[in-house]
Amino acid sequence: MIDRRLLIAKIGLCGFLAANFIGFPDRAALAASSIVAAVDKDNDGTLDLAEVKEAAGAFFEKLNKDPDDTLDAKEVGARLGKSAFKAGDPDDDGTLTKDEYFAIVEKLFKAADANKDGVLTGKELQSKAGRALTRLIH
Ligand SMILES: [Ca+2]
Ligand SMILES: [Ca+2]
Ligand SMILES: [Ca+2]
Repeated sequence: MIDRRLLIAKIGLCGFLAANFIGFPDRAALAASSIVAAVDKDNDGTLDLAEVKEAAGAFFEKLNKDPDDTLDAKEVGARLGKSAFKAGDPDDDGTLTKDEYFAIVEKLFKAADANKDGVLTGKELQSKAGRALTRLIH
């Protein structure tokens, strides 16, 4: 008689090994595709600016822990480097309004859109700008 649990464990292990063997997409590719899946509301496999901004807006609210409607450096944390925060804060008041946040997001979106077709693929999200963008939307 076969121990079912053992069998299931074996199948699981085989699947795991096979996945590694076939050479699954690397971590960055997996992370990028999971972000695309989460943000891609119209399910066309790419992210347009409206989708990215919607995700960024929701993420802004999530990061904003206190009752004001801005993000300070503490709330943003490591998601934005010091100089990127400063560059994104043109009125230099030390906080980011949602508009300032959106402006940073839009700039990164454009920088990540390598082929300038107005949408981001999982691959474009893996670029430097793409990775910086994902930190602000997810
Ligand atoms: Ca889409
Ligand atoms: Ca500001
Ligand atoms: Ca593109």
